[in-house]
Amino acid sequence: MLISEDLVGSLNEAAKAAHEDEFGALGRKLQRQGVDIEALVKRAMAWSVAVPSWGVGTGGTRFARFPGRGEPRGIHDKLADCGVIQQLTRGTRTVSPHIPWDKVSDYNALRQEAAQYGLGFDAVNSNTFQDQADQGLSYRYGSLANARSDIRAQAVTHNIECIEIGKALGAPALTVWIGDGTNFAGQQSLGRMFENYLSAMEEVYAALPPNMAMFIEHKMYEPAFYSTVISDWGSSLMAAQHLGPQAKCLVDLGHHAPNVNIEQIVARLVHVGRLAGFHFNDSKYGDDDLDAGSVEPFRLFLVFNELVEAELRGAKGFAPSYMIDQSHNVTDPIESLMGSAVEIARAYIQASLVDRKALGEAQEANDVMAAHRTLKAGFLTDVSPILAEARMRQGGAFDPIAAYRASGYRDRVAKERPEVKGSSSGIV
Ligand code: RM4
Ligand code: MN
Ligand code: MN
Repeated sequence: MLISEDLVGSLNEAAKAAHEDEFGALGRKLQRQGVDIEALVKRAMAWSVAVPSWGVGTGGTRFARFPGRGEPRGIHDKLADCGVIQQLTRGTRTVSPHIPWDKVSDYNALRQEAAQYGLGFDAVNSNTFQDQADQGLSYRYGSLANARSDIRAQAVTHNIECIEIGKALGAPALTVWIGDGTNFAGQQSLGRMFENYLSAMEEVYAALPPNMAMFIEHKMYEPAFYSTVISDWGSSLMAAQHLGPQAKCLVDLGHHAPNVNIEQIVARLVHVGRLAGFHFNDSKYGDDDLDAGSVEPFRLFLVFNELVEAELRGAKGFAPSYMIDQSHNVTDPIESLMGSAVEIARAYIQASLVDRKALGEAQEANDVMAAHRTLKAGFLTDVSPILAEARMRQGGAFDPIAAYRASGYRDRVAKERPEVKGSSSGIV
């Protein structure tokens, strides 16, 4: 264990009396509404969201990156940091790796290393939005959608390598996000770029084993600022339907225009059986990559309202993957990721306690206010005691961030991991 179990135990013990009081009060409140708190604790215990390997390093903007203390030196340190997050929250059982950032020579050994921390692997992310030192051709003008067939072929090869890595790690999916697009009107044919992308993706798709999915991630803009090839869920769905049933559409919450109704996009993708899953984060303007639930917790709740509704009615093909995708520029990434994991679980449990029968009846009767109040009641319920109970029953911390601070983990790793000096730009 990376954090002393005695420490976690004694902190939990100190919080016990107040927690039991609050848990009991919430249980009685929910009972009056006909909701069994025990069932919600079980749901919270079964919940898990994947941590992005790149999220445990300090992020930055295109202007600057200000490294923190004890920055992970590579995938081995990143796994340890993810292990801390899982140990204290017990709701982040998988890691989503990014290739080539997390490349190693022995993936079986990496799988075992992760398992020692109680971690498995989620979707493998390919990267053709940067050039690597040892790379033959540049992605400056795009990758899978590039006008040049030799560059497209190089990007296809990289994605097929990611599939192989995914097989070795036991990952359920390959996530493909490309930065391809244009910065000038007329730079490329918008139609031809999409066609190039589709034919390159056909080759990647053909390399998928039957038990591996392909997640297509759309993003409105950045790094291309005039047009982006897979800019929205429409392009993503067209691509998925073109490729075949293993291709699905991944929704990164920050990849839409401000004020877009993301929960409705979720409902549409559920309807068509193509919802791959999520990259959770929060935003005010664009791909801000702020911590989930830190700016618009109600929007997060509304997304989960769609998910829980789909789950409970047994929507066909509904099995989304849940991942975090954030950039922690001014906080300790471990604290941010633990906080986000808790906020995401909170939205899930709040959505789970909505009285679906009453909501359906109000909707049937066109009773607008009753429907809204029924939905909002879920959001207005403080489910913190349920989340804390679920964590503690599994050996996690009553307050993960407080336990992490008390453990001195960051000081400890800062002694082993060399200081990163100066500030450079870039996303990670
Ligand atoms: C992108 C996108 C991808 C992530 C990269 C690092 O904006 O969200 O999911 O792989 O950032
Ligand atoms: Mn993303
Ligand atoms: Mn993003």
